[in-house]
Amino acid sequence: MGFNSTLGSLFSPFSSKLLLESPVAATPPPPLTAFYLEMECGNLGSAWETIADASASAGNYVVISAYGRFNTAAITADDIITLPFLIEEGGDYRLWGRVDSPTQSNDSFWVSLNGGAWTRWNNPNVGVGFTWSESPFSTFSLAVGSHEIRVAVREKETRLDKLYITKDGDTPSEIGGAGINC
Ligand SMILES: [Ca+2]
Ligand SMILES: [Ca+2]
Repeated sequence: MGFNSTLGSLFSPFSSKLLLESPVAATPPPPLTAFYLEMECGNLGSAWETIADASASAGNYVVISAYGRFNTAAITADDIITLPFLIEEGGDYRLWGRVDSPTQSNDSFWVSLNGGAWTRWNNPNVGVGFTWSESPFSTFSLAVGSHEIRVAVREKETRLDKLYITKDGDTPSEIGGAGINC
């Protein structure tokens, strides 16, 4: 093996390919710190209906069409939507919901974080279609790993489209991005 064969291997197509691709593969994606969850892609209790609607994110919202859950003692497994999610970067998060409340008699639901107490969530925007409303939890701490939000209806015909979980301090608007749970 002499000078010519060594030169040949340095400039072969195989060597050039390795040199170009190696640095690119070394950069990991940044951790996800803000994301959407579609309500209709959660684990729906049997009382919930999924309704197709062009004004809803991913084309669907969920709703319960009967009263009966005004207090937390009345909530059954059939009334609960479970939404599991992963946190990649720990810190202080906020939770928003995209909700359509036709009247003040159809503007509330229950929410629970990681098995905590059921907390009433009133949507302040009534009769205007789907709008964003912040959860009653305000800011809360989440560690890296698995978490779970549960939602239950309180007043019938309160239409739930999606959730937004963020540590970026931003306020969601319009229809928002696609849910990562579908
Ligand atoms: Ca109400
Ligand atoms: Ca939706």
